[in-house]
Amino acid sequence: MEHESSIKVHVDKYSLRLPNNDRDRTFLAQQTEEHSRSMSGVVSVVRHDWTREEISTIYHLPLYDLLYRAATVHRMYWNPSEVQQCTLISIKTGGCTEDCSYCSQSSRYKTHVKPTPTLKVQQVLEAAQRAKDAGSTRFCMGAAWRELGNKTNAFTHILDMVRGVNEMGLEVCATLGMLTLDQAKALKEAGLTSYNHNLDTSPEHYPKVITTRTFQDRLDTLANVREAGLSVCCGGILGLGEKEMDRIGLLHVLATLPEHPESVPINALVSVQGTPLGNKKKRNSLSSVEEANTPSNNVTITPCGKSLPSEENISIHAASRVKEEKEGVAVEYDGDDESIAQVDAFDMARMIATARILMPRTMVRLSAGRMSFSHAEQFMMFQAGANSIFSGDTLLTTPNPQVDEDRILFQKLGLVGKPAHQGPLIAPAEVDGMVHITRVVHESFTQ
Ligand code: SAM
Ligand code: DTB
Ligand code: SF4
Repeated sequence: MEHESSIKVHVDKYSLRLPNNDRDRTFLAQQTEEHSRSMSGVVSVVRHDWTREEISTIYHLPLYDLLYRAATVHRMYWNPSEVQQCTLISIKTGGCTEDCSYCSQSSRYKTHVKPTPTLKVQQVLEAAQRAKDAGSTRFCMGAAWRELGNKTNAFTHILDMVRGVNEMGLEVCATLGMLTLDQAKALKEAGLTSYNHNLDTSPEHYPKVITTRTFQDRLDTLANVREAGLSVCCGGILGLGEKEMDRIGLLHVLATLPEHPESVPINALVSVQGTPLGNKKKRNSLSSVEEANTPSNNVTITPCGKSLPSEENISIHAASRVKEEKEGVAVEYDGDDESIAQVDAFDMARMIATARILMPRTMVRLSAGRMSFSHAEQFMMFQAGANSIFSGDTLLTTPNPQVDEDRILFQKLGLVGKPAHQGPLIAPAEVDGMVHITRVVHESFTQ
């Protein structure tokens, strides 16, 4: 028989944490028979059977309802003041054979990126130490490869990098393209915490963005990563010309995996000149375009996406918006295929909030694209349930806010860094409202 007793758990605020791996968390939740958590009228259950319709309903809630629900779920599983800082390093840049239409590193496009040889182990370890000194607790190494394949020599060095970074007490993440099961096991053995492999968008939209590999190829690597016992980092990008249903479709795939990814990065496209997506004209955000172009609304929408002189080849869309407003450029949106919808802070907040509600024990990472968002906009994304950012003045090949600017942001918002290897809270108690954990009580207990 299902649940009957509602147990009020009141422990030291934020002291007890679940394991940092979803399989272990689920096991523990089953042992302790946790069924649901509730707080301030919001109930949260870790589920893997979400339907697209349910997800669409959540995604389309009025924004204040969506944010209230997401922020409350966030508080039930995480300390909302903790935001993890992660640092990226590109250990092998450019010259990639794939045709991902957003990527600066594909050899098929002429971009600002110059292919460079793989970094030395020592260079990477020094960068990891600097990242740790600056407050990062996770270090992610990226390589511009379709797959690790038979790059035996490079793999040996990567395993050394993983060992070294792990010894510093940092969480270690890598993103090296497709992996076999044996490669995933070797990375796990060396001390890798997590493997990043993004699905980017819905299965339907995927072939419009990348043709050199399939959505299923991505799922196969994710299965290898999981089987090797690594934690999974998998998310997507907004701004690939997708519709809202594609955003919902991506979340549906993630939230119905047998184990939720422990980490879901939500990126806003960093528009890079020379790439197919970077070359497209930008128009107003998807949601506002859909709204604005209803028959009752006669709205003029401005195109964005020009490169800025100060950023050379990177078009930073918030800045270009300002520039266009100043220049008074305005055209009517005609719904053509030559332009793609700009991502705004509301799109990001909706995506983050929906991910937070669907996958409450997951780290939701506000990832690429922060150069486009003001402090107030990023605050809304933390409210929506994001609990990680990339820290450091470059992502892989594009700019990111300066560390000092993020320090100011953290001070303004009262945020603190999140320690490494800490999972979600077992049972937080709020100052002004406790989390109720409803447990499943078996038939035998009630007789
Ligand atoms: N080559 C590996 C792969 O594709 O899995 C690892 C590196 S790749 C650059 C890592 C991820 O960064 C991609 O999967 C994509 O989601 C994200 N990314 C790449 N370029 C981006 C851009 N211009 N804007 C936003 N996200 C981007
Ligand atoms: C992820 O989802 N975003 C990061 C990380 N995982 C590897 C990469 C963002 C790359 C942004 C474009 C660039 O700097 O080249
Ligand atoms: Fe290559 Fe990864 Fe860029 Fe695609 S996203 S072109 S696989 S580096």
